[in-house]
Amino acid sequence: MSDQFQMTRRSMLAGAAIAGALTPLVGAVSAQAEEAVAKIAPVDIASLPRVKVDLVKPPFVHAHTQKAEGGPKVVEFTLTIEEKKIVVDDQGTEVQAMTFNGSVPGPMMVVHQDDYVEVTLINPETNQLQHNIDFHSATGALGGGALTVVNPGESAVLRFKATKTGVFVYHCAPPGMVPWHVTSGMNGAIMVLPREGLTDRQGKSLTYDKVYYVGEQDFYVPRDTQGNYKKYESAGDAYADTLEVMRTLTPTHIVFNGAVGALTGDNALKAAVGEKVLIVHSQANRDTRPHLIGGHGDYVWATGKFRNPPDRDQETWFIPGGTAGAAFYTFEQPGIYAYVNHNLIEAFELGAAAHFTVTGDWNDDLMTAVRAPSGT
Ligand SMILES: [Cu+2]
Repeated sequence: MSDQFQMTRRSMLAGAAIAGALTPLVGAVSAQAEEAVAKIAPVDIASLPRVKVDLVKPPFVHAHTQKAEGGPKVVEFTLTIEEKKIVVDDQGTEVQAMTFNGSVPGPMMVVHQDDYVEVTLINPETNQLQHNIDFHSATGALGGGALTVVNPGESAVLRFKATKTGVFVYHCAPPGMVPWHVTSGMNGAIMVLPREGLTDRQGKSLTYDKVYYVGEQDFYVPRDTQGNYKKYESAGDAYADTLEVMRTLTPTHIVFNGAVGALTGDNALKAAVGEKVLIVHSQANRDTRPHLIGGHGDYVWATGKFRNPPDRDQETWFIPGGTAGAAFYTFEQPGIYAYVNHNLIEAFELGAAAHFTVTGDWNDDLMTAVRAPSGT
């Protein structure tokens, strides 16, 4: 692709952005925010310890301590935006995705309350579009969106204080194009742990052995006149047709971790009987209702905020669009569990399902086949 063509595409998309609902807001907030940045010298910040974290691809989560050690830190993360083609099902259906660090969802970050999150957002020259990042865990300037608008070839560094505990969505929110970027894969989650770690309603410590991050994603893939999914050369090429499908509010795919089957079969999540597992589940755009078939949510923060006591023994929990939730479960039986969005059409027909493969000994007391299925 020639430089000239790239510039044309960027200009076209920038032009479309001008019509966007958020454009005047972004402009105004940017000006205020720049002033605020200039006024506040980072004198206290300079004395804080710094930790640089290497992010890992979901469903895995980077190493972290559950209880904070020492005082607040500045925790450094780097997110590189990658516009890339991904395949979202076993039929070869393609999406020209937009991603943080190459995965859908983007990587999960973990910090503790009162830590400072310092994110370097890189938009490489090889991309075609403008991007930014809005953290639902951050306060001010459109969640950081107004301070991080980066064109291809640019980068920005945002720092915010993690004042509120919980699991929170982050997503791209460029002027005029927010839902397109979010439904093209540009979203992820951050977990802000209480400094003493998670606790139940009585304040008893809840320590997990494993944490998995499930990011649910709705895709809107255009079809041709024969009903076949269309393919495009770039996200920009797919824009007009994709917007039409988005406006029907009818996703063609609803998947966990970027594709149908991304967390099933060989890619199933692993656990053992007796293991305490925290499942963080985000949906940046649509409501969802996770359910573990054959298990429960022992402790559930459906809307993900740890200052609220967790609900006990949940069968299905509701996560509103634009929210991350967390469920804590100790597996009690071995086997393969399906973890689904319990709109079962979305799970079985559109893809919103994962598997847990759990090893260990069967407990006959909890369940037994008194008589196996047989003729009478
Ligand atoms: Cu973006």
